[in-house]
Amino acid sequence: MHILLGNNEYFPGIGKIRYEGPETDNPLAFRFYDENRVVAGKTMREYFRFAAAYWHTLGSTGADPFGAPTKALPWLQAADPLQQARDKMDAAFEFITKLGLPFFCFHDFDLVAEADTPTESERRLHAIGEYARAKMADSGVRVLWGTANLFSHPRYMNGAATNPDFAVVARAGAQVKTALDLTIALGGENYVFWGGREGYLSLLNTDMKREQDHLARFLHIAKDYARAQGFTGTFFIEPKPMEPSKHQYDFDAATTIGFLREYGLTHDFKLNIEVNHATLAQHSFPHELQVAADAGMLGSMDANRGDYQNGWDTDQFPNNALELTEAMLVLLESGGLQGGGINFDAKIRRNSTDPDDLFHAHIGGMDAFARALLAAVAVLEKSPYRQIRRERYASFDSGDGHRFESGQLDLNDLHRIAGESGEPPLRSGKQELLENIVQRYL
Ligand code: XLS
Ligand code: NI
Ligand code: NI
Repeated sequence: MHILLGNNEYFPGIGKIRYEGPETDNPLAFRFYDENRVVAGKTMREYFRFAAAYWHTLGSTGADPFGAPTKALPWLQAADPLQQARDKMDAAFEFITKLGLPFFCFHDFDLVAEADTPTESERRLHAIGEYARAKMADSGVRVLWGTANLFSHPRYMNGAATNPDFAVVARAGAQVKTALDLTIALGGENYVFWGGREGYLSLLNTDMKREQDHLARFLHIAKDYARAQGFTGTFFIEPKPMEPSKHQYDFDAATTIGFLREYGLTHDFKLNIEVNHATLAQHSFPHELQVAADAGMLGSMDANRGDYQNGWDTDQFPNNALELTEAMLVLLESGGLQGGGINFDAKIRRNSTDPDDLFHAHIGGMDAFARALLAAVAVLEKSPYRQIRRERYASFDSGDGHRFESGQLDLNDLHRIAGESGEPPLRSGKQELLENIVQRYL
């Protein structure tokens, strides 16, 4: 089929964004992100695998619970839904290629508006999928992950896979089947489940055990279907403690890992860790990464940052050099992301209304990660960081400590050893020294 690609320019006056180095005065250039620079054995492009988030980047109009949209996005003006979807995709690919992002991520109904009937929705998705394939072939841009929006439509107000009404569960399943088909058709490398409505508002009307059983059943059959279609990518669960539900079942990394283990899903599922979801769960971002990495389930990242003064998912662009450097330390020491990449699940502020604001936001985010990676590599290569941590545990490397680790001591042995050894001397944790080491290489 021959597909005519649109040729509107949505970001006139902005060309390809290039690396110009830390000293440049050009705000539309990278200072640290040099896609061809090899760090930790890979080019930065391959290391980060940055992705644009279709929903925020192409869809955020600045509307909030208190006010109307502030941005009349030029690609959302056509009345015909498919024309609007093609315009939006033209803008997406212009933006993505000017920025040099290798990937994008999408929900089904980010690509085209949902219709009144499932049949018409599927027809629209199929049509825009064909258009996407042509744009992807033309540009070399790929899909990092696809997903289904199982949270916006009123039918999901009581949950999607965990809805108490089977009719809604079936409807969610139909939607996931179509989203999986689309992701596979576009060569998507992974598929995400974020369960914004998979949780509850009040325990008084909720059978939590039954809902979690349903969620696991749903994930199993979705995975089985995708595998039968030849999908070899990874499924990611994206933990978040709350918002929009009061209690979300995938609260944080530890809870989600427990769930995946309980229901036999660890072979196919890993985690997509989002910065602002970590902080909503009262954890730090590096903590969540470490929990996932220690379970062998660190799959992907949604990059953004929260606001330190409030508790919402504000989805601001990442710019916290210290937070990201600590994150990169976890990533480097744990062997990196398994299958995923770094998706900018972030939106510009309601009052950022110029077309170039989207560029500044992403350039800043990419530079912040690049800078953090360079700092973390320097910490590992040039400082005693690793050695200090290793030495803290040296008492387990030999002797009784080693015997304890390998399961050769019982509680009576500990009682005897403690009796022979006297009061252990205090050993400093060297926290401030380690903080200074990280600061030094920022
Ligand atoms: C919302 C989530 C969402 C997922 C994809 O808080 O971050 O954007 O990443 O459904
Ligand atoms: Ni996210
Ligand atoms: Ni989020």
